[in-house]
Amino acid sequence: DNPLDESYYQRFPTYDEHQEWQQLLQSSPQTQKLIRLHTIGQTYENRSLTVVQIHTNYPRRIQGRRKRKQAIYIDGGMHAREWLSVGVANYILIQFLLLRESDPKVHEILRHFDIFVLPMMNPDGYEYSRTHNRLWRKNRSPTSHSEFWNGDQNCYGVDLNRNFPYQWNSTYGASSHPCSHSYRGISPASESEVESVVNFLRRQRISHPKFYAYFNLHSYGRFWLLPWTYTMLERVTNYDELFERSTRVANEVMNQTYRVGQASFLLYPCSGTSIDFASTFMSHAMTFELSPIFQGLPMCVEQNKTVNHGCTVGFLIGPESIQIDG
Ligand code: ING
Ligand code: ZN
Repeated sequence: DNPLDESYYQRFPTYDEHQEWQQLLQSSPQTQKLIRLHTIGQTYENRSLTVVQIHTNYPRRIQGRRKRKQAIYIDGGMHAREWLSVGVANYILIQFLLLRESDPKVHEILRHFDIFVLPMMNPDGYEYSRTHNRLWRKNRSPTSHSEFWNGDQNCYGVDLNRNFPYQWNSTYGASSHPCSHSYRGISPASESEVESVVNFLRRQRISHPKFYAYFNLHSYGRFWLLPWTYTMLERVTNYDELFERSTRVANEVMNQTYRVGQASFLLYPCSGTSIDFASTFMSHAMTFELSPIFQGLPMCVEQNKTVNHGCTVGFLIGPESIQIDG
């Protein structure tokens, strides 16, 4: 079994199948020396959160001197129903491993960066979306601490992209109501998925003084979203550079299929997001709302309903979705 086979991203696996694939990456002769698995925490329902690190020994030398690598972090599956983002995260990981020697650009990236991928940040929600409610978004922790608790099926879970510990509950777009799809949770990083990612990034920051970039994958849209998300009144200090470089790639490589801009303007302001948190310590944190269209067709029809977040069968990963960094 080759863990780099395209069958591993051309369909949406169960959580268990996904774990088995990651174990295969770790044990198979093709890949075992190239990756490391980090279990960064457990979910409410006790599933593991697994980060795959691409670990190559290509030395980073500048003017003859060996330097420490910088870090890039990529996550998918933060929102339960956005299956496409899980497949695209795995696609990126597999392409890096396949092209590490043959493609000079990929090789160069791996010489400078350690790449960390968490393809499935919300496995409890992902499984719930597969088995109970296709359009579920949050995680699955009970919110019975709340005065609103009534045991209703919707009154479970926290929106992980409203629970990060920077500007949590500071402005708009994050609900205090536990039955809302965008419930922010009882306190910053109250959710173990968020706490695990926050602690992991903080640890990596110590070993990688330069944390270069964070790519946060969602579906669907066709937006390339820059910080800040919590406000329309402030800009990140390097906004002009981010906008200019992102626009260039969107135009030249992605055929203008993605719109680039500050998230709070292009979509809506919302507080407690992961890219706002990441932007407090790195200069290139951004969200991609991946395209629901592949070769002119919607991604998926299920029970006569279009489910553009990604569906169970077919060849869902196409150039429009995957060309996110040129
Ligand atoms: N959209 C994102 C959301 O969390 C977003 C949009 C992402 C806004 C990042 C701000 C920052 O609401 C989806 N589809 O989840
Ligand atoms: Zn999302």
